[in-house]
Amino acid sequence: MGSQMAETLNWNRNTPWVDSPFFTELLAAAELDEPSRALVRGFAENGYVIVDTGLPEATLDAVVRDLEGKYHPGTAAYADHTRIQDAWSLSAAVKQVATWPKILETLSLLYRRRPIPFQTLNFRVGSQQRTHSDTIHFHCFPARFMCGVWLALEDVGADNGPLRYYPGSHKLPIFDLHDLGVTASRQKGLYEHYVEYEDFIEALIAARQLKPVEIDVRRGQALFWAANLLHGGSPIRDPSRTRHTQATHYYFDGCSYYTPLASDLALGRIEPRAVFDITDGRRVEPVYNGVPLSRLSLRVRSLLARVDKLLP
Ligand SMILES: O=C(O)CCC(=O)C(=O)O
Ligand SMILES: [Fe+2]
Repeated sequence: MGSQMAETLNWNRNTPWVDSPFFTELLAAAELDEPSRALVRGFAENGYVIVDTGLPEATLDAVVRDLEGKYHPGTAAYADHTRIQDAWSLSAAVKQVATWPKILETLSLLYRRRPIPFQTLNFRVGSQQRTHSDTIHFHCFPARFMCGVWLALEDVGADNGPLRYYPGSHKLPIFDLHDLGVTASRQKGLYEHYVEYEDFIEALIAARQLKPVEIDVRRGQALFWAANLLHGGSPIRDPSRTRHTQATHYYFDGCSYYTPLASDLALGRIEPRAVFDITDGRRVEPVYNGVPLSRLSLRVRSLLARVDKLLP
């Protein structure tokens, strides 16, 4: 590799390579077999890929069985009659899906950093959730190092409320509440202005004439979607159908993590997110440009103490 190319690889280290303006050069320089190259290129262009996970039938069945009768408030961090958040703490099978090697390897290929599964959402039926980008819910510095993986535990198609997504929409700017003139950190609760965000996204889709795709996936397949890809849950056409699926969200190593619905970046009001790695249950140390934030803040504190001593 020429030194020019080596520099190019270095310049943009704080953008996932799939989102980098140097992506063409980076891909040309990468040593990958043809299927991996095609996968990465597809993800960069469309913001999603569908992958056969090879998860055993027994695991897929165990997820559904373990969570039977648990779709009601009180069973986990959050649960209602359609979804359970963080069921990985209740079910070894849910955790096995979140930490499945084929999924982790694919994420490492797409992001070139170690993936950290940090949240699971299990669905019994279609969510019918309005369209959004997950960057409004959880994001990080550097930006875009987050990825959703949506696994079909049964076949999902037009009838049972499939996931709907907008190919290429990950290339749009990342929008947060400040873009709508809302001061996030002054909200009464995270969701006070959320409907305005949803209306905004709907208007954006109409104005840009973005065309949705409804996911049609077989049991055992997973959709990987980029942090900023617009997506939501389609209407359930056949109310008698279940839609057993698991969405796992991943952060990556070497980042710091925050909650955009509670943050105003320009005011320095950043609501940090405590991230726990589902793999080992350990708290992930936030990092800024390679330096653990705990050490950085210590250094800043000692610097301020020195400055203080100089003041009259
Ligand atoms: O499964 C769905 O219908 C929506 C899931 C979703 O938006 C998410 O997991 O981020
Ligand atoms: Fe989402």
